[in-house]
Amino acid sequence: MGSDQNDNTEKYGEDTSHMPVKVKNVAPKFQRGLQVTKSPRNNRHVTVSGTFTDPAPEDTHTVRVAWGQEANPFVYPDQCTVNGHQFTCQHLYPGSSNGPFTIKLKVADDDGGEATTSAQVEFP
Ligand SMILES: [Ca+2]
Repeated sequence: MGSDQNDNTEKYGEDTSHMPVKVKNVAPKFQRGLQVTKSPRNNRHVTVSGTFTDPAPEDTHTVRVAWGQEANPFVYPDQCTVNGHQFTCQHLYPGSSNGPFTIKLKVADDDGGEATTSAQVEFP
């Protein structure tokens, strides 16, 4: 017979305005108590460590750092080591300037949430 089986309209679900709404992501947040330490062997070798919070246990995170020497203040060139909700970043400042340098940190989760914080270091 002549019934037309090809008259399908769009598949169900392609109209995103009617899809179930994903639970809103909460951005990660730095906690107080950022630690900036200088190596006893070479005090221009700096370690920054701290923790952040994120209520979503399934989120994964990256932490990036700018050490205050960058020509472009919006670039965070280095990636920190992240272990759970803890991070550690290390840097050796060249001997040309004593600062103070503003260290800037940015944590981002895999859903696009992010937060920033900063600390200062100098070599008197
Ligand atoms: Ca999150």
